[in-house]
Amino acid sequence: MEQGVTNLNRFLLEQQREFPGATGGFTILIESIGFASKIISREVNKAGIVNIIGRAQSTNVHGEDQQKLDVYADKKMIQALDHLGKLCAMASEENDDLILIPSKYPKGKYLAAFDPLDGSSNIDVNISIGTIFGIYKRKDDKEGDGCCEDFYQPGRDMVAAGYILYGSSTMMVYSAGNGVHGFTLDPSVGEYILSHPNMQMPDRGKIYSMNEANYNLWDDATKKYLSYIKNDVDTKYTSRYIGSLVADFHRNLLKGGIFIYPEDKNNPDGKLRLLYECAPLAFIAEQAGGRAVNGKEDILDVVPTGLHQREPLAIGSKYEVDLYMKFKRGEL
Ligand code: AHM
Ligand code: MG
Repeated sequence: MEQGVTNLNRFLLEQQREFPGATGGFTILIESIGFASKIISREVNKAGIVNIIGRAQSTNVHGEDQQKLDVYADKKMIQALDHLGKLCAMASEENDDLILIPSKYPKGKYLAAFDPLDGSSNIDVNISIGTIFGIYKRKDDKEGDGCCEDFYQPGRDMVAAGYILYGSSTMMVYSAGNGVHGFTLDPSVGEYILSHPNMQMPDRGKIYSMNEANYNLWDDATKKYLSYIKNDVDTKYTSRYIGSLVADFHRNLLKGGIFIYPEDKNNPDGKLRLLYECAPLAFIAEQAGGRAVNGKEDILDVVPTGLHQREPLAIGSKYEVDLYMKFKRGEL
């Protein structure tokens, strides 16, 4: 290892040493997600030249066509995590039901929720996509298999959350409640290298990210908010919308701004899923000094009642999200 270069493994071990009671269980979970993501990254990079893109013959719980890479990424995440003896259950966007740990493996106290490949409609046009994950700890002292109810805890109680962005480079960004740290994959050695320690989201930004094609379906508060920021003479806002949540969020994390996927007439609960899309990114946002809301309350205070529950999401710099809440509360 070059002097001065910190890889993910070293970073996790150093963090682990700061918690004298830590058993290393959590460290191995994050490392294993990192391992799965390297394999997914390799396949994503090959997607243009290997005949892997295209639709698999299956539909997920939301009635959406699954892309082959979705299925592949889902398998890799499960295979990387199921045998560690650290988890008691998993939940994935690509699986209708709870994923139990095979009986031949020991069970642990943690739960993992993930969207193995988010923004998958972008795969066949060579646009950035991502993996999102949240790690929870079961609330009771029971041993053995976990159940759906174990996941029904507020995001604020999450142990760790993060994402991997398959972009012009592959990056892993995670937080275990001790700041947000970003690692860039060095493909020449296959290692995640600490490139963005202690990431902070600017308090205010100039970017708004919304699918404006849905404008006519939004409520008045959201329409008024958009009109307000467009007419802000002090801040010249600019619009950026990739349609890939991880990529839109990551850009706003670095540059500041807001991403909103609100509820609308066709989707009264919004589009994005609470457990493995909204909550993990909300955890990262808050850890980086930003904020995430559903228009009524902070995302991290929402207690899920279903594995695949949808939630409206406004996430980003504190100033922009606070302002959006003022419109949603009818104060502006
Ligand atoms: P997916 O999980 O099926 O990939 O959908 C989630 C994606 C997000 O990445 C993105 O923010 C959103 O859907 C875009 O939706 P829309 O195309 O309606 O703007
Ligand atoms: Mg998704």
